[in-house]
Amino acid sequence: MSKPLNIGMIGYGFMGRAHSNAYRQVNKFFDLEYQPVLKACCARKKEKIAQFAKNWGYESYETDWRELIARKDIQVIDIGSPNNTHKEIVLAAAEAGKMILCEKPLAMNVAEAEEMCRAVEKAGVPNMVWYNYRRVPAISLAKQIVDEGRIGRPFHYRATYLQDWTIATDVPQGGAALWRLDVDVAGSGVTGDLLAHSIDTAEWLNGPIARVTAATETFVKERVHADTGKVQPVGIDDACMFLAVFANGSMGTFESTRYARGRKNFNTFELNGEAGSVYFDLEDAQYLQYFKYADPKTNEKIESHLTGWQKIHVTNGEHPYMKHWWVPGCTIGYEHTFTNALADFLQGLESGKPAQPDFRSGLQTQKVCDAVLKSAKTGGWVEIA
Ligand code: SOE
Repeated sequence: MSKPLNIGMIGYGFMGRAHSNAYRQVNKFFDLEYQPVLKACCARKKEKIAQFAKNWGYESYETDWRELIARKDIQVIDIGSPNNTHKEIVLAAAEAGKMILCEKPLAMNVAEAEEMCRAVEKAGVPNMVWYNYRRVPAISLAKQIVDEGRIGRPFHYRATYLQDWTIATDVPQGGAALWRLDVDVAGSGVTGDLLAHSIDTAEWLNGPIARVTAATETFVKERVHADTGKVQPVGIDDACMFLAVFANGSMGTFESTRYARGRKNFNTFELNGEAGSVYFDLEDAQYLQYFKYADPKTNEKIESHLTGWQKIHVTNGEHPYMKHWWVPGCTIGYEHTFTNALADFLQGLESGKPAQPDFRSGLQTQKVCDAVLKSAKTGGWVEIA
């Protein structure tokens, strides 16, 4: 039985496009009760949003998100607008009883994220944060390998998230494309934008982070602001490195920057345990590397001359999500991670077992981000509640 689910999409940028594509694709590849309907999209600029609506096939558009939320024919509010808009929209949407999907990071800081969590939980509305990388099949396979006990006792977690698009000093801050450089809109720099992904993945795979100590740097101290045309101080962190201790006793290192010349979206992690290791690199996203030292069930060791890293091409029907796509050997890409995430959300509605990461999980990531920024400012270790 098909159940239409009317979507109200806020924002028409990178994420507005990624989410809209997922709504259009999901029922073509996944057998689901719920069928998203592109009811309305919303942004302040009328010409832009009208064009976006036409391009993606939205039935209508609004230029004020409050109007969108007030509409009786909208069931889901999807927030793809900049970070400083998330809280207000979530509070209003929860009050109106809408389901809410929100781009990452959930909020500007922990205080906001806590308020947002309380609002959705009080209203009892389904919610999810779009941490899409969990739905890269190779990353989901890493999770499966960990859950199957194949890593054994974990010792080390090592994450990097490197880009290079803000090195030029004449890149302005602020405005439609570059709000990620404006601290008043983004909340932070690479910590909230990139490390939030790494933290979400790390905690998913290796459990909660207990404490951190961090250092940040802002290499370009002033930039022209796109809104004012004036040179203004830069308030974001251009680079951030932190050490972590996980609740399970393992140690972590995290590094992120937008100044790693040549690195475009270099999102990697490695987890080393007593029985095995996994390694992933988003720039080689079809593969998960796995080192098997011992069999988790029998504890039998692999004969030493046969040990070595396996590079698993994650495209078989048995691999996470892949049976919904093509035949073995045929790969999927970045946009499919959003479709996979949406399928999980819709399946969660069907089964009553909410998809993760929900807002509470997004709050946990926010707590680590805030602790990292606090440590970078004050020095020393910061405990995460
Ligand atoms: C930043 O450049 C960015 O677009 C992030 O905002 C996304 O979350 C990340 O997935 C790709 O890089």
